[in-house]
Amino acid sequence: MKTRVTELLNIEYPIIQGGMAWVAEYHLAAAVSEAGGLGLIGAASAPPEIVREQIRKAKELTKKPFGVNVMLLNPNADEVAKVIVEEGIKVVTTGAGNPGKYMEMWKAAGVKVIPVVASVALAKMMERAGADAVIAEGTESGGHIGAATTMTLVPQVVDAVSIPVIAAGGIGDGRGFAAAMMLGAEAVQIGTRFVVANESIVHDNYKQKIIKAKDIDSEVTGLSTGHPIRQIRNKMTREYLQKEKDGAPFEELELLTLGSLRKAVMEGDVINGTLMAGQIAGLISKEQSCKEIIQEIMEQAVELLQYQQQSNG
Ligand code: TUI
Repeated sequence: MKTRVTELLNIEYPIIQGGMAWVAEYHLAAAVSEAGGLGLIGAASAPPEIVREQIRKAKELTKKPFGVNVMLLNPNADEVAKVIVEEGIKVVTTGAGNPGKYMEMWKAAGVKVIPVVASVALAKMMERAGADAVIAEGTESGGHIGAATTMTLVPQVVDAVSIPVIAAGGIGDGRGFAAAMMLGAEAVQIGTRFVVANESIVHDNYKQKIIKAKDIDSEVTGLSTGHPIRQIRNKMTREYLQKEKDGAPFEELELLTLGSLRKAVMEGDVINGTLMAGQIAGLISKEQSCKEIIQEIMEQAVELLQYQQQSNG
């Protein structure tokens, strides 16, 4: 399937992997790229030298293109932005902020820049600043989220910009992919389904929580602090939400989540850890390789999109 995004990124299928903190390390990124999508290393809060090492390790596993996601709340973001250029990375996605100040440096180095946006206003600003595409990410997503749903955000961003739009949030199979295309997207970004991939290093306890999750098992913490995070409900979210309701100070809430994503991903602490996942977790029922995931999504999507074309005569 060819779209402006597959052309821009030189990839076989219009599927890009979410730049998930702790989860999107080099094994997963290389596996998604090898399977014909665009893999990403999530720099999250990592120090720049770790990001450099991750990039080098991914290059040993794949010759296909892969990118890096820069989380803009990272205090090391300036250094990470430079490492990307030094290591010859050709695609960057950004999250949780406005990447405007890095745009000139990246563009000069021939890096394709694809910011994640949660509003039409930021999408337009990013197009003016020289972005090559935008990812319109709905509130169904896991992790740090905006307020608009994928269903409402994607077509409004598509109408507002001329650059290609990648849909994200709530997409986990070929039906979600096809629906995103109907909204005018030219690729999708998938996170939660890749968390349970064979090649994902996420602890099995965390994977099982996603596999067992039902439709309404996610919770949004941090609405009161301005950093809303979608994650699977557990003891930690219950405590956090109670503290938020009681008006606990910011520092006390921060303390509750300090290192909690690492605890979930690396140690499998599903009681006190942060189990970031999107609302589509309820649809995800098994662990598969990245190749199987991408093949299955594409086969289902192509069939649906062909049916739609036929019935349109
Ligand atoms: O960035 C994400 N998802 C993430 S980042 C993350 S790590 C983290 N951990 C603790 C606290 C905060 C982050 C986990 N998940 N998705 C992309 C995304 N970006 N979603 C929403 C946005 C966004 C929201 C507002 C982007 C820009 C924005 O406004 C920026 C501005 O300055 O106008």
